[in-house]
Amino acid sequence: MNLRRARLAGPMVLAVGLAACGQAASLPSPSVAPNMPGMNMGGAPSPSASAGAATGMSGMGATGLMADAPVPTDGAVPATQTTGLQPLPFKLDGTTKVFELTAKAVFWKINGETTVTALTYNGTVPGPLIRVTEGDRVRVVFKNELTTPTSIHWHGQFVPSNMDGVAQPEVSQKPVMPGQTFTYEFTANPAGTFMYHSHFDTDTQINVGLFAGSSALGSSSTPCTCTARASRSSPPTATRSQPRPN
Ligand SMILES: [Cu+2]
Repeated sequence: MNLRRARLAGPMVLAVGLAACGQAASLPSPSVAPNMPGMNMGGAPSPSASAGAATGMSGMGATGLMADAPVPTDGAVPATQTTGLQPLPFKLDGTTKVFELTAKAVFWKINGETTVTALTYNGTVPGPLIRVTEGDRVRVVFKNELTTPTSIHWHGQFVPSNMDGVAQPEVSQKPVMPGQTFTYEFTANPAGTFMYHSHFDTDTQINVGLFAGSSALGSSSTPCTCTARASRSSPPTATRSQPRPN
């Protein structure tokens, strides 16, 4: 089973990944369900420690899968938002759309009783939605306020190699270190629905929140099937169902 892909399947799966990191027990003021199925949050060792003891292999759980190390709570602040994937406003620099993203740790509530430490873009899980038009010039000013290195990879976008964010392995850029800012700039291409995510310590950072959505809408030059639909002799069903004037 590809654990990483499974965890990326959707918000519900992400919530499982977040819960499994076992950080709630170390939060300053957590509200933790004491008897959630599959969890032992009553001051027990972290999943990695207990799993290692069970198998005799450091970091390995009974399933044979690697257990994530605890997410550091250093610098984490209470989340000020409750919903991820909200459209991210931008400013214009000429014709370039300029977005700002900051990686930071927050205490994120994943259900009525459980709060975990999440590593986020702009304080939400998932991070904000970046929505542009195919062909737009896009600049993302990215600041790392985590205590660990990170980066952003623009999954599915055809960007120059030095803007592709692959920082581990160090293929296209050096990791963005804590306190550093890195500016990504590229032309949105192709149109479609994509994601962006960390490309440093991905098995941990993506699972605990450093991912979000992006979309590049087809430009006006993109052929559109709606033209053919509009030229039909009979209107679509939805139009026919409208009340007709007498
Ligand atoms: Cu990716």
